[in-house]
Amino acid sequence: MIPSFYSGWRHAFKLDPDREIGDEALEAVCLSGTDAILVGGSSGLTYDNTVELLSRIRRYELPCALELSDVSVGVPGFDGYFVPMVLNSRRREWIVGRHVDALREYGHLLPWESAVGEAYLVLNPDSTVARLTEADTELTAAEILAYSQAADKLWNVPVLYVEYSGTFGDMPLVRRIRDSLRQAHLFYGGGIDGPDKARQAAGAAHTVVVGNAVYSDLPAALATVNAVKNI
Ligand code: 1GP
Repeated sequence: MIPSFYSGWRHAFKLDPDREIGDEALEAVCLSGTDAILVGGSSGLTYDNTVELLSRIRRYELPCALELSDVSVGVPGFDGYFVPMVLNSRRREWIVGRHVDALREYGHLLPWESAVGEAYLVLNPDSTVARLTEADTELTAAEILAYSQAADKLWNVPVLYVEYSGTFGDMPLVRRIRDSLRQAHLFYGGGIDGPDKARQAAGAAHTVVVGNAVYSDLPAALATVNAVKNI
C-alpha cells in the first residue's frame, strides 16, 4: 500500500530549518489550525538544524513531515517522509540519480510505511530550487500538462508538487493540472502572502503550502489557514 498520511491535508506550512523562527511564532504556526508542518528547504539543511526544528515542533500535536532532499538530513521520528524528484530538471541526478545513491546505502533505514515519492514541477526560474536543479522553466501550458500526466498517469507518483516558490503561479493552469489527474495528490506552493491568494490556490490544488510568509508576515501567513479551510 502506498502511504497516504497527507491525503487529508488542505493546508500546510513549510518551515526551513535554516531560517530562524522564535518560540512564539512557532507556537502560533503550530496552533493555527493548519493540517501539517512540512520541514524542508533548498539549501542550508543539516542533520542538526533539522533535529532541532523537529524537536521544537514536537511540543505540539500536529503531523510533521520531512522533505528528504539529501540523505544527510535523514532524521528519524517524522510522521512522514516525502522524497522529492524534479520532473523538469536538466540534471539527471535530480530525476533519479541521488535517490539511487541514497537507497543503495540507506534504503534499509527508510521507514517505507511512511515514505512517498514527490514529483516536483519547478516553475519559477528565479527560485533557489530552480537554480539548484537547473530546472527548465520555459515550458508551455501543454508541456506542463504533459509533465503532470507523465508523472500521474504513467508513473503513478503519489504526490505532484507544482512549485512556484517565491512567486504566485498561474492558478487556472494549476487547476487544469488537478482536473487532469487520475490518482496523484496535488500540492501547490509559491507566493501565497495572505488569505486572498490562499483562497485562489485552495480552489486549484488539493493541498496549499505556505512558506516564506511565515517569516516575512506572520499574521498574513496565519490568516491563510482559515481562507483555505473555509472555501
Ligand atoms: C516552497 O512551495 C513552498 O517550497 C512555499 O513557497 O515560500 O513562496 O510560500 P513560498
